[in-house]
Amino acid sequence: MPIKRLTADERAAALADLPEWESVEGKRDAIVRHFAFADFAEAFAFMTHVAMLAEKADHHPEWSNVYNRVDIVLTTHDAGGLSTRDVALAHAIDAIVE
Ligand code: HBI
Repeated sequence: MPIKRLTADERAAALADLPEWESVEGKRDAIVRHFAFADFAEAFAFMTHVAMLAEKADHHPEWSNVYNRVDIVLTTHDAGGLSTRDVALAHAIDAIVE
């Protein structure tokens, strides 16, 4: 069953529940959240936790790490934009740091 891209209304509703995430500027249909941790070890521990969630969900982030900072972009390549998988993973990631 191919994964469907969210409609504009679905997307707006989903983002209303994800206040820490913002739309990626420009053409991409994706969301981004920026994290800052105490140090690299904390940042990498967080990334390890996210990696396990991603593997379990078979849905993977686009991310970067510079020392204590981690930037995570979520979009569904198979759908060409934001899908329910991105929303679910964003909530799961938020739960790690909440
Ligand atoms: N992760 N973000 C993202 N988007 C995808 O389409 C995707 C993925 N992880 C694995 C995955 N698709 C597999 O289902 C294969 O399509 C690669």
